[in-house]
Formats: sequence, C-alpha cells, structure tokens
Amino acid sequence: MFQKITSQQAIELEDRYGAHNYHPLPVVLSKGKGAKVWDAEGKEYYDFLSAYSAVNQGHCHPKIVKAMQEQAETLTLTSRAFYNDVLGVYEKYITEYFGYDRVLPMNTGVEADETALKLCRKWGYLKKGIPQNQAKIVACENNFHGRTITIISISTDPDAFSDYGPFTPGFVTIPYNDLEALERALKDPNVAGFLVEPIQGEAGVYVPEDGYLKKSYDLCKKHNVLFIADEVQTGIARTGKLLACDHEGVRPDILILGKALSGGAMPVSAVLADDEIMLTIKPGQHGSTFGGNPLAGRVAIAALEVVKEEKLAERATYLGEIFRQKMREIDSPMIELVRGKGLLNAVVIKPQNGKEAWDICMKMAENGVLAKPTHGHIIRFAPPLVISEEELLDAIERIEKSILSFT
Ligand code: IF1
Repeated sequence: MFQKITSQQAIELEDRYGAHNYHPLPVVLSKGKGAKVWDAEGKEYYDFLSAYSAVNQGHCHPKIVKAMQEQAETLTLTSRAFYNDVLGVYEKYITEYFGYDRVLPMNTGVEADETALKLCRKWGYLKKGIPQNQAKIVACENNFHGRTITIISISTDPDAFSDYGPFTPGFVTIPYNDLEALERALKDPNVAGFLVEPIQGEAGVYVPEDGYLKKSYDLCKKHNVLFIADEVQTGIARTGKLLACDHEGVRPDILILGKALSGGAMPVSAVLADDEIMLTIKPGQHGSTFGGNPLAGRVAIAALEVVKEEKLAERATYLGEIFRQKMREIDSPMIELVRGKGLLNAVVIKPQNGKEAWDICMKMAENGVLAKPTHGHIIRFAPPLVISEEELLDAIERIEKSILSFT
C-alpha cells in the first residue's frame, strides 16, 4: 500500500528532493472527483485551475477511469515498431471527430507543438518550395507553447528563455492581435507557417478582437502559409466550442491538441492535418516511444466521448456567462477587469493596501477555492466543465468573500 503522509510532510519532501522549478500554493491535494479536490487532511476545495485545463471532464471521470483500467490490464505499450489494435480505432475516431484526414499522436503538449513545427517546415520545403534551411515560422509575442529549447526560442518571456541559449533559429515574433504586423511578416516568401493560440492562456487569458483568427487565416491563405492553431489549452470545449477557432469558423491547417484530450488521466497529445501536409513526413522521420500507445488511445476516445455526451461545450458557454457576470458585479476596487470566453476566464487584480493576486489566491484556498495567479496581477479561473451551476454559484460566493475580505 502506498504510504499516506500529511500535507506538511509532502511539502517538506518536495522541497528537499525535488527540483525547485515551481512555486506552488501550499495546498497538498490527495483526491479529486468532478470539480472538487481534497487535501491530505480531507479539506474540500473547488478546483478552478483544472490542471491548466487538462481536467475539463472533471477529476477521475468514471468513464475515463474505466477505459484506462480495462486497457491497463490488457496492453499498455507496444511502441510503433508493431501495430496495436487500439491505435487505428482511435485515429479513425479522432480524425472524424475533428474533421481531418490524419492524426499524428504524441504525448505532451509541447511535443505536439514541436511536431507541428516540424510538419510545417517539411511542407514548406517539399510543397511550397522554400530553399533548404530558409523556412520561417511566425509566432506571437507573449506566447506559451511549452518548454523545450525550440519552443522557448520563440518565447518573449525572460523567465522562459534566459540562460537557455543558444536558441533555434527560423522564427519571427510579431505582436498578438495585430493583423498589420502579420501581413508584413507574411510577405516574406520563406514563411511556411503562422503559429497562434486562439486565446493566449499564459499571457493571462488574453482574448483577441473578434475576427482576428478569421482574418489571420485569410492572410495565411493569401500568402500560401499554414495556419497552425495551438489549441492545447483552448481546445476540447474549454471556451464554449469544441475548438476556440470554431468561434470564427476557422479550420486550422494544422491543429495541436493536448491536455484535456485525456481528461487529465495521462499525457496524450495530437497533431491533426490533411493528407497534403501530414503525408510529407515519411516512415522514420518523426516519432516517439509512447506516442500512439493503446492506453492513450482508449483514454482519449473515452475523454472525447464525455465531451459530447455531457455537452461540455454548451455548459462552458452557459456557465461562463454566469461567471463573468457575477464577477463583474463584485463591488471591489481590487477587480480591475474580468475577461475570457466560456470557462476560460481571468480577473485582473489591482493591488490594494499591499495585497495582491497571490494574497487573494491564499484567501480563496482558505475559503475552499483553488486558483493560481499569473504575472503577479492576474488570476485565472478555469473550473472543470462538469461543474454544476449550484457548485459554480457556491464557489463564486467564496471568491467574492475572499476578495471583499481585503477591502
Ligand atoms: C507548466 C501556463 C497554462 C499551453 C499551450 C502548449 C503547452 C501549454 C497553449 C505545453 C502548456 C501549461 C504548462 C504548465 C503551465 C501551463 C500554462 F501557465 F503556462 F500558461 F496552461 F496556462 N501550448 N501550458 O498552455 O503543454 O507540454 O505542458 O503538456 O507548468 O509549464 P505541455
């Protein structure tokens, strides 16, 4: 039996034996169910982070757990040196679900992003005719696509890139939500792709102007450039549509998914594209030991089924409206701005009497709601999409009480 420890012991162990690459809130979670989690002493919380939107379907969803258990007892990993009898079924399911010819399965979000960049470059050389080693990919300032060396080569956040150079060349960054900058960048004939988050998550749930995605997409088409959407965080019902790009009727040339593709049960990511793009990568030219494993396939099918069966996109739209409206009604000088789409929301905090977003998050935790500040002054609110209206209203009351305690 795995040994039970106290919160204090857990914190001490992580502090002593783990790398210090995180600064968590001092809460030690030990159990989760739906929209709720419990700490090692049994205190109950609403989870308003949802593992950065990986648990859209709620913690330990019974259908996902069941698929996982069944497959774990049958076959977990074969590598891609052999076929397995789940992968093809999963590939058919996910490509039909999102409407693409093919999928390339990976594990983490950043791997899927890297895969998309490699795919884009291949297409650039083989189909667009860009001279060897000249391909460029345009990305946006304040992006977050993960933490590998290539991905942080695109980052404009010093915390993400400092002292990790030399960096991967071949990227151009332009301001987000700036069509003129995009048009200028796309004039370079060596540009193969435009990589974009439909809503910038890490930047603080920064929602671009209506029409930005559609107009960006049209500019890409005009210049024969691939529109690559990183929907690792925004995808899979989080913003009120299956994909955030669906809000503007945009179908990305390359679609990147991760996080909630497994409902948070394990790392499962995917890159989707049509034949003209996907078939430029030939056997031996890309892969991963775990990508496409049967356990992941079963889990992902179950996770995607839950999204449809429980109408999670519709729930996100409905509950998101309630959340933003109620938050805007809170009468506190600390609330500067409430923004977001569906159940991906953020509140921009104006510090008062030396109290800032971190203090509010600590107070909320005391009152049973977990969320995390980003950039010092923004709090992201993204509960599992299975949260009930009653639970949401209860959580909002706790959030309000926490904020008002400082004024
Ligand atoms: C951490 C933020 C969220 C992502 C997008 C790819 C990835 C992510 C749009 C990489 C990952 C995470 C990772 C997490 C913090 C986090 C995050 F705070 F940085 F901004 F979600 F909001 N594309 N996002 O948001 O996916 O390789 O991690 O599976 O601790 O780094 P991954």
